[in-house]
Amino acid sequence: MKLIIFGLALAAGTFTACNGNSITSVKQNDVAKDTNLTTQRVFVEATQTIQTFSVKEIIADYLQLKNALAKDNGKDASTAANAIVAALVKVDMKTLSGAQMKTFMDIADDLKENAEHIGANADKIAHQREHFILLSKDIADLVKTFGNGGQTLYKDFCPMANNGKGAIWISEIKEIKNPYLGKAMPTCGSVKETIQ
Ligand SMILES: [Cu+2]
Repeated sequence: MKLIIFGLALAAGTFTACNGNSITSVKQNDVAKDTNLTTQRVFVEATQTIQTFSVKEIIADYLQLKNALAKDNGKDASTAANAIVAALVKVDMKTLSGAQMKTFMDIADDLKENAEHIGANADKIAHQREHFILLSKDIADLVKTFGNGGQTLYKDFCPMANNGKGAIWISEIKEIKNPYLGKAMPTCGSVKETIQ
């Protein structure tokens, strides 16, 4: 699957259709600052203010979080989770199509909340892992809609996590390195799905 970036290309192609509001707001701000701005310049500045949404960036942060938990490193897990929050906050909804926006909005709040809890609990790895159960489901859903960011991913399952109810995680490697049990049982679990 190809790297999916929504942003400048989409904005340029469907500028009037999807981004009417952003033109208006930027234009008003700029007019307030400088009444001599040309339409051309307003257009350029409007496109520059649109943040791109990169599923690849969120996957990369997630994989860092997953690898930190596999190493029992709550501090690094916290840092990576905070990066997910930062990546989510800057996404401009106007750069997403209707169907993408719906999926994103269904997932984003939950994803952000779980990432915030992991970020805030660097010294409580058991608590981080509880939130990682839900966060991993959100990432799996995100990948289903937005693709794998151009890299092969694996959906792994550990039957012992989540108090024996089992839990999934997403990995970039075929080898099992369990983020729920860490060094205690690093190879517990199996690959359930390959996401090409
Ligand atoms: Cu919490």
